[in-house]
Amino acid sequence: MACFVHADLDAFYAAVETLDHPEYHGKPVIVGGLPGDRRSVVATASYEARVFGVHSAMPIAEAVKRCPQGIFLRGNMRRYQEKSREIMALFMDFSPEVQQLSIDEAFLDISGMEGLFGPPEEQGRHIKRAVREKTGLTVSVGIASNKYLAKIASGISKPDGLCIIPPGGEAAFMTEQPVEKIWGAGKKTREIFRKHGFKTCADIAALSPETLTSIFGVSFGAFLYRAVRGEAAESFDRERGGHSMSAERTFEYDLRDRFAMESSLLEICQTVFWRVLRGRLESKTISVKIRYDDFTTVIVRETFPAGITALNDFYGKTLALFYRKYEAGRGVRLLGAGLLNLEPATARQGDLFGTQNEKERRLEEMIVEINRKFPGAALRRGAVMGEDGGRFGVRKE
Ligand code: DCP
Ligand code: MG
Repeated sequence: MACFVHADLDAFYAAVETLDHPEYHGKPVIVGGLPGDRRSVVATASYEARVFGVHSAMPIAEAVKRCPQGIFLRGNMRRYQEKSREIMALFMDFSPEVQQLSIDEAFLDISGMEGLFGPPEEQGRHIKRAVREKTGLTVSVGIASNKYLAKIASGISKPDGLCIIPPGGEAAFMTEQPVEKIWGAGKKTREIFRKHGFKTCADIAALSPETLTSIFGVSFGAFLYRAVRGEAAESFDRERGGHSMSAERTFEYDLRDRFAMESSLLEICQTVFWRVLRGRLESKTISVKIRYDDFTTVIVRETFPAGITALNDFYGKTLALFYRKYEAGRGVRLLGAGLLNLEPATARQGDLFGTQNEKERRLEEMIVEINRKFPGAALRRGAVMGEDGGRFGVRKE
């Protein structure tokens, strides 16, 4: 019988800060920036701060308004990464297969481990105790017969939660959840839920596959069909926060040079775009992330009227978004870019309507296809940085 644990640390960055500064205990701790950091956003807030309505991704200025007495911190990624490594190493004591999802969460495959560690509930308690005793932090644990449901379960009774879904109880558990619990449904999808008056997963489970497809499209409709029944649906949503693909790079030295930043963004865009092409997907929304040398992080995103169907277009828009936010002269520690709200790619139009972007997209599809068939070919599009902000040529490396 398959059995998966999803473990997610509670208010991770804030919890590490409280561990290192016991005087913060029981206080509203907000990590992401200091009051007055105009462009910073909240990375996370302690549960004490969440009571005031402070949450991740909220501008720091708004957090100051809601919780003026909060302890505001810029954060220390090195320290969080150190704790993250400790935690992941600990997880490996409980499962031969640990899949890290983000800095503070992982799936542990515990199928067939009952003989070693006892029934799932006992294993969950073991994991929670070990994390508390060895790292001083609390973790919420969800256990279910598939990863998707285990992920939902870990969020049910946060903080310090433990939620086990017995085999056979998947659909009963999931259908009583509000639609907000569907992992992989972003802002836009929630808007559609609201429009149709779908409040619980049961409301969606009542729809036929045809109705789901007509409302949400083939791919997302099929995903929802499984998700609301508590069936394995994670393959749809490999990335954090919805149906998106992104990549980021942390640099050994803080970047200050324009060219270095632009080349890095190009490389990131290529990585993301080829994954999107391979998945036959398409998006209108770009997100760009900049983390400065003091760990403050800004994220900028924009939705464009038309789908981004060419790497050149993706890169050009990413650069423009980057320069809109980048504060010249500051050292950059990390850069990231992504395409959000991915949808299945629309059918290609014929040459009659073949715009430059369409041609480029076909060329890129060809490159992806060649690379798939001949992994050694390592065909890449090279950047020719020019006055127009970077055009592309194809080069073989
Ligand atoms: N994080 C971030 N920006 C976000 C979301 C999260 O920088 N928009 C960082 C800070 C978090 C860490 O990632 O501490 C883990 O993210 P989680 O979503 O697991 O959030 P928390 O662990 O903080 O809270 P909880 O899991 O208890 O909801
Ligand atoms: Mg967490």
